[in-house]
Amino acid sequence: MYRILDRDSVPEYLMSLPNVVDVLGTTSNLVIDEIGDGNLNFVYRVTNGDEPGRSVILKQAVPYLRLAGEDWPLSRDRMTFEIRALQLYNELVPEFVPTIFHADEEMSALVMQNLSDHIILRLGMIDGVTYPKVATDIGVFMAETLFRTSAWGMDSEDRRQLMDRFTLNSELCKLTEDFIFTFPYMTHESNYESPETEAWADANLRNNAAYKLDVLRFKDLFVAKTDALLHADLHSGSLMVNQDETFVIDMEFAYFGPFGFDVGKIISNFILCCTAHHHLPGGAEYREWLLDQIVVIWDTFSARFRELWDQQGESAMLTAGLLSAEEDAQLKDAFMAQLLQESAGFAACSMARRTLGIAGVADIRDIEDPVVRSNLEIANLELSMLVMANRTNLSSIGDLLTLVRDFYSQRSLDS
Ligand code: ADP
Ligand code: SR1
Ligand code: MG
Repeated sequence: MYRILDRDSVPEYLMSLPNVVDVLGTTSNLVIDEIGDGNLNFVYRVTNGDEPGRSVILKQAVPYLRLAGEDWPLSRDRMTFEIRALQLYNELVPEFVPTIFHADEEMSALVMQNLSDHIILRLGMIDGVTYPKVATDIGVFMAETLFRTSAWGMDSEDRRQLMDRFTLNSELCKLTEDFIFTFPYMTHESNYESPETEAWADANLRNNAAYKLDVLRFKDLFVAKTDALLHADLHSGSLMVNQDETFVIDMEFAYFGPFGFDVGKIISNFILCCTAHHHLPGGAEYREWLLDQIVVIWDTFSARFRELWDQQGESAMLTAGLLSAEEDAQLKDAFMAQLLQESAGFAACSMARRTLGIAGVADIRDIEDPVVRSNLEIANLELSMLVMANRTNLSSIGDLLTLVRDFYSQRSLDS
């Protein structure tokens, strides 16, 4: 039966799970640290005090939104979808996700590998650390998971059965519909309170009909397009990294949606961090590293996606003998070009929501000086509008980077 775990009840719960005991050992000396810094759930690191090399992570969903508190109910079903997605990712890309030791839908709990040698990418990037493999790893992760759950990479019936396992992640989809595609673009009580940024947004963004209609187009894609199983919350806080490895965590938003949502979200997080490093100490050199990673992410993603496509036999979408080699190449070129533009549009939405909405990013929100912070927030809103307005002119990732670089060079942001 479900009960909310706390530091006192975690030991008994974990010691009742044979697979977890195999990892932790049998001990009455468990050290329990609540390390959750996310918006939704509780996360404990549990270590055998006698053998500190033995540890696990326990994540539990509670029936409310942690960010807002108990007054904001949210069903625990999200953990079921996180478990399902992590199980699937362990089949598709085991090198990029934590190993599962125990998955408990009734307790809405997951016990998994402790990534003790890794840190959250967002925190590393705020500190100006470079990670040589992260961009290629992200590109490969997205290509493998997106292609191999798409109609290009799966048989029709198998895919519909897989879709069925994620269709009802409706509450978290609704959170995204509200907090990424709706509330930031209007006056709403949930929005972040930053008077200067709000005033700028009211005067320039919330009365820009073309921009708001574009955002609505992307909301429509999010709601209606079912390209593949998405992670659906793929930002730099959902990646744990070190110099050699990249792990993807926190897939509770997983659902079948448009490819470009995952791609655009992660791209936007590198841009947001780049804006922040006009104030943070990384300077021009680190900003260049961040922008270069966007190119590597896209190039790796698109190359691997096409490679998987080239190697794919029959699938829901592919039938031998239907297309000539030339038609096949034309289809793939047009498809990738469209996907780039779609990713740019989703990146634009993500930049605005992280600036105006309830769930900001520490890169900017943790800047103490309100004048500096607001200046950077407004820059991110300008970038969001610029990228959105120009997305259909982008024919390469280089075009997107030129847009962003030109913006930074014309706008004096250093402080
Ligand atoms: P939420 O769903 O509430 O956003 P997350 O899954 O993002 O929670 O986890 C919150 C934090 O817990 C992460 O930012 C990270 O610091 C830590 N964490 C989560 N999973 C692991 C793991 N497998 N190994 C180590 N730390 C983890
Ligand atoms: C209330 S929305 C909370 C946000 O946190 C998660 O990380 C998702 O990005 C979600 O939109
Ligand atoms: Mg989460």
